[in-house]
Amino acid sequence: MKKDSKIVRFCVSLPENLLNKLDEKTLKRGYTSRSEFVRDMIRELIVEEKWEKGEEVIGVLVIIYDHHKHGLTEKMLEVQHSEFAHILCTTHVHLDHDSCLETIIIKGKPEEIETTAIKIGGLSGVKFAKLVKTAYI
Ligand code: NI
Repeated sequence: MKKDSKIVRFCVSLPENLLNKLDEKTLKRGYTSRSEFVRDMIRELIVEEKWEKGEEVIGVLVIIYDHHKHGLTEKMLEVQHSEFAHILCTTHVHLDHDSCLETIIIKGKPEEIETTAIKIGGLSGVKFAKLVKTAYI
């Protein structure tokens, strides 16, 4: 939300059972108010729409891979250098003797980010890969 956006109140009509569901979800997800929960749901829809429309977005790829797999690190770096999506940052954690966890933050068009994620996730030795989709909102 931009700093200069003023808060506007509006009235919403809902069937009672739907309002009960809203309150349940609001509590369950740790929100202190319905308003904050509804604001976040709208932001989530905006992010989804940006991905669908092909606008510039951000993806966070989480991977876990076999540290001992020969040549895997080189292949992962090759993908990151050769794709059109822009790699903003990577974080590496040595999970245990055999496994490494990395987060790769990627900026670009949805298709470019997904291609990069698929290429990395599909490499032999990558045991887990999940792309979290987000965007500027
Ligand atoms: Ni490591």
